[in-house]
Amino acid sequence: MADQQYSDPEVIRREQGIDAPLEKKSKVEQLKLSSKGLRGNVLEEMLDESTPNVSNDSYQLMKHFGMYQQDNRDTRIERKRAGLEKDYSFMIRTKVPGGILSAEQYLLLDELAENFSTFKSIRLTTRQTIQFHGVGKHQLQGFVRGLNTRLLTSYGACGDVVRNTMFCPVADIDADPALRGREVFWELGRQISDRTLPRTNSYYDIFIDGEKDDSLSPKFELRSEAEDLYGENYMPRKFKIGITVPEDNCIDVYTQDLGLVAMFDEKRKLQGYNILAGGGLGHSHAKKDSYPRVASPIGFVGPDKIMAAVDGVITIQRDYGNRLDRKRARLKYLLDEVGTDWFHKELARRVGSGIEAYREIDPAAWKAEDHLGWHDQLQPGLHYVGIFIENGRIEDRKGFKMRTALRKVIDKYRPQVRITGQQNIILANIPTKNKRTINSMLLKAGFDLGTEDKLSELRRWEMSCVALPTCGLALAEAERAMPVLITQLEERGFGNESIVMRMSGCPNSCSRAPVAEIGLIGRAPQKYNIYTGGDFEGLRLNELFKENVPFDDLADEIAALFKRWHAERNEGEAFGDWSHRVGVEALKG
Ligand code: SRM
Ligand code: SF4
Repeated sequence: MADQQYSDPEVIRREQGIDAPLEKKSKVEQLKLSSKGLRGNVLEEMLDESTPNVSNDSYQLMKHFGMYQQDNRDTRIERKRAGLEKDYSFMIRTKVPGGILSAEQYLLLDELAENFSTFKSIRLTTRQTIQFHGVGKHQLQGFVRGLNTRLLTSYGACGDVVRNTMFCPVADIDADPALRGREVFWELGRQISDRTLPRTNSYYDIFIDGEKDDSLSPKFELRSEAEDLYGENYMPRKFKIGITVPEDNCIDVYTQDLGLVAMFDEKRKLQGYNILAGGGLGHSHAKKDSYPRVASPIGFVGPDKIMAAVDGVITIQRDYGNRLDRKRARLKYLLDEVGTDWFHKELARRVGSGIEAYREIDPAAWKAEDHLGWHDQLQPGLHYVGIFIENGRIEDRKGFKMRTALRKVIDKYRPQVRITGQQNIILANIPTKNKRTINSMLLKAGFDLGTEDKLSELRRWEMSCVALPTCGLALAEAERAMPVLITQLEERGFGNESIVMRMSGCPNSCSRAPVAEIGLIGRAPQKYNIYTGGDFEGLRLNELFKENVPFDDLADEIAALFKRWHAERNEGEAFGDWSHRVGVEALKG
């Protein structure tokens, strides 16, 4: 936690922040500075046909273009034994603010999955974006050119910049009167996303004009190369922003580096935004000075100052965030070093005309929705439908051709497409006359809308990260293991429990497991830590209950907890609240 040596923010800036001597800064910091606007040798290495991969330096830079170099971990050992090099490929992540896509954009992504991804899958992510796995180095330009034809981009989806901005995917269309006013998220989310896109044209130079083929000119407006927001160092680390209302925290606002909670009066007129800062979930099992953290209340600003406040929080982290040690470079660590009082004052100074005190929110006001099933839209005669996609993987499987079925519906009826923060998909703007046919097409194909008895509550609220075989950091399975665990718990009779249960293949916690009622985090192949005591709405961190539990024992361990909860809970007490009240020490007994 707070390190006395660095409790003076100016000392932080000088000794571990942006003013630290270059030679002390981390390798990635030095690389960004010398990269000429993130260019480095990326183009040369990408066009080099003699290798399927790029150097580590180019890989670090390419993250800013939404690309990760990976290898198929299922074949790694076998290939090593056979004297073969790793089976390299790239993961590409698109940036989709609020997860909102047109039908045409979705159809293009489907086509790209077919033509460029060896997995032939579309992977919806926990931050409302889409990933593609198994794209060859030589295919990257073609992929980006494809994206560009429909005004889609992977630029800034990863790297030391502001990542995809999250907000409720139905904010502007949901008819619920209790949630009116959220339409403003659409505009604010887009403004933030646009403001925080890197300015260097390297992405376009490398991936669109790189081969000197001018037939496809960039559709995005080229801008000045000057990084007016980030500076030439960019951010010390990834930075995440989410916007929500207490009545529907479907984006886990407390886990964001910067969380904005829109506050309305009784007539649903926007008053302004509560500002939360310093959320972040990644940690390491071995490093005790790393930890997950929920965001702290900082202050409140009116709608006229919100962009100044967003800039303010980003630039505080830009100027003071740790540039020496990337493992300590997230805003959460800075906030614990400088304290919230200093942060509030510094933000007020940057906003110019000050900021108000944080407006308390009744804890009982918080709710979280998954938006599955059919809903009426604000716009008369239109409806949206939320479709369950287990762990976000859209692919054709034996007996369930889900990618094909979804493509057919979208191609025929051209609904808008929206991705939720729980890795599900929504089809929107469906006129009443098409509702029944689309419903039966989806059900016939095998989809769960949460409206029939097929989808269990336990499965509905689960979430898992990608993990194996593509994630280079995975310590254990997640996406491929969680469905099996859910089935085991359903077989033990617990399918009807509405419990948020999330699995991550390592403590980086990409499924936001540390704020789940039950978090399962990979320790080693087939071994998991079990965490309990988070809440359904994602406001509280869970705590370590048991370490190194073999996968085969997870269902029994969790079933035993469920049985005890049934016997001991107060009326209506949710699993997370019960396990939090009892505490992990008593649960172990
Ligand atoms: Fe994540 C790294 C997948 C959301 C914390 N994350 C990775 C990488 C890129 C692995 C790597 O660095 O080599 C994973 C790629 C796996 C693959 O094969 O596709 C990966 N993260 C994901 C996704 C796809 C999980 C999913 O199943 O949906 C999510 C993509 C989000 C997006 O569309 O932008 C994803 N990652 C998250 C979240 C949740 C969130 O942001 O809401 C977190 C926790 C919140 C946070 O940031 O603290 C998260 N990912 C991390 C971390 C730890 C960062 C840290 O500073 O603590 C890493 C490792 C790193 O950055 O060094 C990481
Ligand atoms: Fe990979 Fe770990 Fe993130 Fe899962 S939590 S996708 S294993 S980095």
